[in-house]
This record gives sequence, structure tokens and C-alpha cells, in this order.
Amino acid sequence: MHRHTAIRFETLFEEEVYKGLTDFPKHLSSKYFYDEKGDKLFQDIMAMPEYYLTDAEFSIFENHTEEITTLFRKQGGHFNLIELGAGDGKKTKILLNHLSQNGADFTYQPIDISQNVLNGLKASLAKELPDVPIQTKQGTYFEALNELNGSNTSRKVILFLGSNIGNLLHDQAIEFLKQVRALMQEEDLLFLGVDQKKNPQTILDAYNDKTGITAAFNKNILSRINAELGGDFDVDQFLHWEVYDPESGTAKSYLVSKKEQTVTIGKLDFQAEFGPWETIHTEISQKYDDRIIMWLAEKSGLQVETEFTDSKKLYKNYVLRK
Ligand code: AVJ
Repeated sequence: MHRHTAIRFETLFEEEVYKGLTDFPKHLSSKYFYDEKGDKLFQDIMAMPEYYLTDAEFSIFENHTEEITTLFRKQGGHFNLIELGAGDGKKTKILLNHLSQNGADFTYQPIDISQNVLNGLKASLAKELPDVPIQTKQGTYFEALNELNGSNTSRKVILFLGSNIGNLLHDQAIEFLKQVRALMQEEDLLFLGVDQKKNPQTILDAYNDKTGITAAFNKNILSRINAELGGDFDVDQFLHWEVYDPESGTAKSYLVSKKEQTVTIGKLDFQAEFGPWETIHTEISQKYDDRIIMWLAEKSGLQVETEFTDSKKLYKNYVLRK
């Protein structure tokens, strides 16, 4: 690593890229996968046969639409249906449609790190479900949660789907759940989508598809550094590598440097040196079981009220209250 001048970071992205590539071992945050190209690649991932998570959650919503939406409406009156990391809202639309058809009084408030994704979601809802009132918010979960903390007094149903919580280490998940709890009133609920521990091969295949879509998704973080920070990563000189530890339930993604190489990041005025087979850790996708979920809930002061699962028990949606 060689730095010529003092750096003032203009964005969190710049700061985290600098820190992650000068640290040892190197790391980059998976939240930066999602630019326009990354959003598209994640859509492709969700459509892959190996990526069972989306289908499993979709089938839970389809098979339990009535029960789930009844839970949401339990107390009556207007509620805000807040979705953290909404993505394309494909699964949520099942619930939105049912709620809307049954005259529920609610506002859909999707939050996502990608404005691109939110624009797409807004456009598709305007077409498919024009009666659903929608208020979008761009930002990280924590930023958005803090803003939501404001003046709004409506009852809240908070959706955190797709096993997005799996990107957080347990300590971060507890911190996150505590922050969510702090925003919750007695009547509010958190509806959490969680991927379950299962045959390790099934998990490995979901994050290591033969077609290379996940590899392209992982490497997109390097392309993004190239595009936005004037980097010169040769993405072909990095290998997508996935490991899954069935004991901890942690799937980890890496980019492994295939050779000794130097990468220049123009905008940050520094060079990152890679030894042969040196790693960049890019993502964790944590897998859970009921015990871990109970433990996380207890640690963050939440209670599991009920749960839903698919026919193969690959995936669960937990309903949590304060
Ligand atoms: C969107 C975080 C739930 O970890 O399963 C998919 C992202 N990474 N394939 C996941 C992802 C590689 C995904 N989450």
C-alpha cells in the first residue's frame, strides 16, 4: 500500500473502500454490491434454480397470505407497512395485493440502499397495484430507521425479508434488532425472513452457481470501484470463492487474487498490493435455526409470536413483538 497525499473522503463508500483495502485481511462491504449492474445481477440470482431462498419465501407468502395479512391488520386502523431492503418487492406484492383487495388502510414504505431499485418498484406498483399508497426512502437500514423515528405515529409493521439479516454478524444483528425495537410500540410487529440451516451442499450451491452469476455479482464490487473511484481492477484476476461452515451457519464470500498484483484507485490516490492468493472478504450470509433466532430475539428484547415456513422447511418467517 502506498499513499501519496492526505485523503479527505467525500463518501462513506470511498472511506470504507480505503479502509477495507488497507486492512489485513482485506474486506469490502456487501452493501456496495448494489449499483445498477449489481441490482440486475441480484435479480438474476433470485431467478436461479440454486437460489432457493426467494422461491421459499414466495411460497410462504402464497400459502399463508390470509394468516399473514390478518396478523398485520390485527389492531385495525391505519398502519405503515415498512420494508427494509425492499428490492423488487416481488414477494411483498402478494401481501400488498391481498391487503388492498380487502380494503386495508395502510401505506407501503419501502426502504432500499438503491434508488434505482426504488424507482423500479414505484413504477411497477403504479402499474400493477395503483391503489396502494407508497412512500419510498433511499438509505441504509440504520439511516432509514433513524429517519422513521420521527413524527409518525401510525402503527408499524416492519418487514425485513429475503434473509437480509444474514448479512449481519450476530452482534450487528442484535444491535440492529435493538434499534428496530426502540422504534416499536406494543402493537407494532417485525416480520423477519430468515434462511435456515440445511444440507451444506444446498447452501454452497446457492452461493456458488455453475453459471457464474454469483461470481459476477461478487466481482461487481470491484467493477464499481473501477467505475466510481477510478480503479483499475482486472476482475478476471480475482476468483469468487465461497465457504460454508455448518457449525456456525455462516456462508462467507471472498474474492481471491490469482496472482501478485497492484491495483491503483485513482480517486483515492492509493495503490493496493495483493499477494498471490490474498483474499478480500466481501459478504456473510448467515443461516439460522430456531435456537439462534430465540437467542437473538432474547438478546434484543423481542419475542417470537409465531412463525411460518415452506413445505421443505428451507426458510422461515418469524413474527416478533416487543
Ligand atoms: C440479499 C443478502 C439476502 O446473502 O443470500 C445472494 C445476497 N449474495 N447471493 C444473500 C446474495 C450472494 C443475499 N441477501
